[in-house]
Amino acid sequence: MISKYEFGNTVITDCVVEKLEASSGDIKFGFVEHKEPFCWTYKMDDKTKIFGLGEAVRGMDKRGFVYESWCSDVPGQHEGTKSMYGAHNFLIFKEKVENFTFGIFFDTASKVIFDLGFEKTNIVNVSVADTGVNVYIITPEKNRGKESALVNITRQFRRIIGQSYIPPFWGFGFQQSRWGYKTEADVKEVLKKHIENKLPIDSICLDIDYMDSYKDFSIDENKFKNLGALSKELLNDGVRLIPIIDAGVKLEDGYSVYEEGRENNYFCKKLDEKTDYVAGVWPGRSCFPDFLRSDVREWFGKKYQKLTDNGIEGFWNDMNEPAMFYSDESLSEALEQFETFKGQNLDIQSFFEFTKVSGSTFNQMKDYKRFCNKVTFANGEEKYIRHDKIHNLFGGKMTQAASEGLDKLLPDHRTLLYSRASCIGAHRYGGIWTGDNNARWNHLEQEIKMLPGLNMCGFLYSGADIGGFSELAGEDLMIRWMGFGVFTPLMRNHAAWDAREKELYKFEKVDVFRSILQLRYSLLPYIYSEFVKASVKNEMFIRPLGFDFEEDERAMEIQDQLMIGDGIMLAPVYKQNEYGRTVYFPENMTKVVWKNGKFECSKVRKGDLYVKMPLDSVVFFVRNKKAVPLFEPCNNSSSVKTDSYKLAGNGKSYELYEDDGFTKDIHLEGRIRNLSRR
Ligand code: MIG
Repeated sequence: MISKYEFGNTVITDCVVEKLEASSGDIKFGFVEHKEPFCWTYKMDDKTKIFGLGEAVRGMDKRGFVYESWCSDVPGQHEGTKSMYGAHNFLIFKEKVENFTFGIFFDTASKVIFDLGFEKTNIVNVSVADTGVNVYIITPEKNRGKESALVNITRQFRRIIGQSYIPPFWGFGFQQSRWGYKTEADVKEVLKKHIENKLPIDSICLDIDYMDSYKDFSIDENKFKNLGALSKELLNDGVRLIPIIDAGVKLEDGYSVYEEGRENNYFCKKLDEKTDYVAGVWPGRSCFPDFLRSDVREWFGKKYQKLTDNGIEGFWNDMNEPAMFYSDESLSEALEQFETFKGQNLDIQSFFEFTKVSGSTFNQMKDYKRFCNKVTFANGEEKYIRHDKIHNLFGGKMTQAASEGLDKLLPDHRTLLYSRASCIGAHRYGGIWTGDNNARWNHLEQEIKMLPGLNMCGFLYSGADIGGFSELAGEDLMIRWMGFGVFTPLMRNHAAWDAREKELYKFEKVDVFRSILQLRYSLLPYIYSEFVKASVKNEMFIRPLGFDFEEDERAMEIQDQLMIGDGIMLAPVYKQNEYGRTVYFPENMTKVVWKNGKFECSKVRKGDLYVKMPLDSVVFFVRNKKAVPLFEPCNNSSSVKTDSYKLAGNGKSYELYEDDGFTKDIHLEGRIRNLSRR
């Protein structure tokens, strides 16, 4: 059951697609301390668990920390990071008594602060900074059969926010990326090495270096002489390019995208509502399309044609929090402040003040308060509003612009699209990657714990930069992370320009990486099938154990094992120099050990067991009475052959969803093939 409560005059967020009547009574759980600004409190039990919140650090159980929903550019995020790139305001409070378990969604465009039992162990406090909020309370349905309350609440939530984005089949293949492929030759080299080393691959990402002076929708023809020819050539080997597009448009006379934006008033304005707001990003001084407006989205979306005309069907959207290195204003303020230190004898205090100044222009709240966006309010009014009040919608609206544009440009094809910033609602238009992480073991752990929350919030197509974006990835970390990446819908090896070169063929144990990629391709039809089913049925592709084994208190507490699709349980190794780990089995299962491109199965019993997981193997488990099909490994998604398969697990059969990998007409009926044991 879903109840909706309205507080204040909200900006239309488009997060929820289902029309629901607002209730007039008091909110069902907790109580509203203030209406404007909105503040809700709830008293938890000692045992209450909290799931959700999408892209956020720490555990699958979010209890015990303060999170802030505020799309942020947070390279090297860690346990103390309050805000990530996305703002996803959905939570489930799991109570001992099922009747008290409920989901809650705060539908608002502005910042939200979630104190989830931090100040006081048992008290939850949620406050919304501005613009009003619609609150949805979701309780489990009575007639849901065997479905757990957690799955059921999530399903209802996902129904009202609309179906999750489904990429084309090739988007599930392996992606190789690096901020540092500067020329056509660099890209060809990656492909050549993959072929030479028999390392399967589906796509290569282009980072900002392919552009002319970091200008969106431009191509540096000195470095990429003929992008169309290149993409054609790669496609002969079944490989596709995925270029990046940034949110900021370079301010430069004569650059058509900038000039069109300026002439038509498409850019975000200063508070005078007239002058274009200018801030520094990659290309230097830039303007920002006001993605909250549908006419601007339509204009920007059409621009992708520059790249689709070159045979490109996949994109990543970056810097759309929006990230800003400085604004005209904050830069001149900082420079003025620097002046004041001239000739001074800097003691410790003034030296600290001095060091603060250089960072005082980067992604600053004071800058987000210096410009505005044009929005429509729930009461029909259209007007400019200060950016900080609607900040969390910006990145997601860029994804929408791209998605709607691509839809028109390529009417018969699904395209690949993922973004850095996001809000709920954007999950209908694209996926996300989780931004600039580091080559650290605890960032692998962080991803394991983050993915279930993202799935709850509809972002099924997601994944982290494998091996870490920054810093130096060791071979062992890379192997473990790739082994985990096999099970994430977005599987991409990406790195910063100054990170260790970590293309798989640059390591010593190329054979191990080959075997891991063979597993990915062997499982690709299963991953795709389970993903599409999850999207269509409003389910999660990746779940905490407690969602499947709700009665099992142990399972409910496990935060480093995952359910992947209908049949797989995973217990990844995420610590250095550990070659096995204790795994909790909520039921008897089948253990699958994948090594050298082949697998072996054995039985494991319910309970705790130490399982060996050598570096050269990927180990996963199949649930009791389930079967998971493994196909012949192949080199890319276009050469997957689904006629010969083996089933792992003791289940009798698997129902495989199949389509041509591109169709926009998604339905399960008539597309399920029964794979039985033979
Ligand atoms: O400020 O385009 O998260 O994946 O390689 C860095 C360069 C800008 C941030 C993205 C990262 C990308 C990088 N970008």
